[in-house]
Amino acid sequence: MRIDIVSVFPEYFRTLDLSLLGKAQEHGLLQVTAHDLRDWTHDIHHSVDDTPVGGGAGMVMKPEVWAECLDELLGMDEVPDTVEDGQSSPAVLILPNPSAPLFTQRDATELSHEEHLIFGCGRYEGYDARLPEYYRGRQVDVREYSIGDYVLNGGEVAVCVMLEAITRLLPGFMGNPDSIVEESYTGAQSLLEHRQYTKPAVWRGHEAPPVLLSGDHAKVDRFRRDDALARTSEIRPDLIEALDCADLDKADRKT
Ligand code: 6GU
Repeated sequence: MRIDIVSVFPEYFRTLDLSLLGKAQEHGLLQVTAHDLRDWTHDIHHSVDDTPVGGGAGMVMKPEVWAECLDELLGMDEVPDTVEDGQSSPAVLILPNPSAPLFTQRDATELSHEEHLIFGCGRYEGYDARLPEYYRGRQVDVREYSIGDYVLNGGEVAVCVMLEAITRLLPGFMGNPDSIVEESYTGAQSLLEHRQYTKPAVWRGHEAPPVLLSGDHAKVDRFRRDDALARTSEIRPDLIEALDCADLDKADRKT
């Protein structure tokens, strides 16, 4: 998988060379390049933003600079004369935006199957709204996502979050692929994961649930499933509501 990130703070992404992501790059599983948006400016001040049309606080990122950069990364020419010029790019363009739909595990799974992702990090009051509209008009698969209901200073942290969620799903990325299957939000049933315990069985007077030491795998599975259901209904009732009844087994209904 090829990943290009565009930002006015490309240094932000040095952390991607650490840990599992760094290893995956060394092993050639993915290739991450962070670009400086200012490399596509032509003025002496390397300006990337301007005041909002219609007035108001803050600055908006200029579409011209972004488009020169994205045209190049997408391998497209500037302004086609005809709509169907056959130049659509196979890359997916991802634009973090606090006013967009939430990024979910489903999106991460879907994007983990792509060959080439381009992330564009907005700063200030974000990018000019014509930018995503323009690339959609040129048949580019453009996705805008928020990572949660809170405000960040820019898209950089959001991109790190999405990248980690996507790349860990690449085949060969995780040492133990089973750890992906059992996690929260994965599979047909989006439940929070059951609680985990390690040894000792009793720690500072607090016992791990004895059933987990029973050696009875069916009982352990049942206990964990019930724990997942109970915790989800307490912490995230919205996930329980969204569950398909067909995904529940008979014993589930008793909890
Ligand atoms: Cl994608 N960007 C910014 N600036 N803030 C956010 C966000 C994104 N998602 C949640 N808050």
